[in-house]
Amino acid sequence: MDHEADAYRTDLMTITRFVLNEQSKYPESRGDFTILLSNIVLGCKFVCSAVNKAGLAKLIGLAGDTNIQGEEQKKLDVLSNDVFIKALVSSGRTSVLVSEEDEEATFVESSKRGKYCVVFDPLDGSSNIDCGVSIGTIFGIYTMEHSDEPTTKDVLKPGNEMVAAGYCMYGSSCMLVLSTGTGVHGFTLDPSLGEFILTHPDIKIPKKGNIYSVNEGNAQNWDGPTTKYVERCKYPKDGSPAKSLRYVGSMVADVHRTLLYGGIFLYPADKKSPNGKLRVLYEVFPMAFLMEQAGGQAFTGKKRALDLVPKKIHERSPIFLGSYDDVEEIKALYAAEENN
Ligand code: AFP
Repeated sequence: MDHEADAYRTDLMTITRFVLNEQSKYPESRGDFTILLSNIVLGCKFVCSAVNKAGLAKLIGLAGDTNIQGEEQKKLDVLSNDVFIKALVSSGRTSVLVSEEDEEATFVESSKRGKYCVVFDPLDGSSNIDCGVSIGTIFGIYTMEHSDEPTTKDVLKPGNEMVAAGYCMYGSSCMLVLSTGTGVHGFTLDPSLGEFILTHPDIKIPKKGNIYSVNEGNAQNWDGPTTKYVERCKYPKDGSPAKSLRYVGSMVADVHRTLLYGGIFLYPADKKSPNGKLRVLYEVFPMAFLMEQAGGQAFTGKKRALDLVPKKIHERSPIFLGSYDDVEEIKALYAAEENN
């Protein structure tokens, strides 16, 4: 009998146990982060279950539709947002929440406030909902360093000040990938237990990959360095094989594949969108944080992504992230253009 395999199967490292273990390294910790995270996990489980039965429950479609009982249907991303906002507020550990779904930040009422600020996209990749393709939730966490009234300044901080970031992918399995600043760890939801179990400890992105991921439909509007880079992916000059193109159009799915297999994900600026499409606080920063923690890089075309200082909560930025060597190559192309 394979005792080692058996021990693995019976000694389940749930995400809560994992975070509690991490917390025990900090004697001053009072468990606030564990409580916050368990509320995020609850939101992810709810969204996972809603996504899985979206067709059955008629959650697909536009908000404002009415179901057979004449009740108004909530679009899946509106529903997910409601669930996350309520879970985060009721945790009693948050003060400022920024969601992709809400134009304004949410300031938690004083009796329920805590020391964390959470920026999140409750359901990213919404154009993929109706056809059942992988979508996800992305989140980043900051701490408040004062006890004054919270403001948006508490989240308009560079990504390198985040204390944790992660995403949950609702795909062929439901996977939560988390970093609290000490590496990247992946947990897979065991639907029969209703628990996220550590399945991918200490994820490291390959130093170089053979996949590039970009919306090539925008190619006519790209700038010189991006055009040159993608050209090199297809027609390498050094005799190496051409890279494969993979693009889901859900950032979580595209970044997850990049993290596990290596390669590069690009959402560059273009003539139509000079700041790119993706949002700094809840798309670019969390994914850049995870990439760096896994040994990769994230670059905006001008600087390290995590060094950006956003001025608005829904600000956008171009982003190139992935394997260290692949990002190094695009950095060199932008540096060369700047020196011309
Ligand atoms: P939607 O939520 O509107 O589908 O946008 C998803 C997203 O923000 C991100 O998840 C993708 O990486 C990116 O947009 C895809 O954008 P394009 O459709 O322009 O390629």
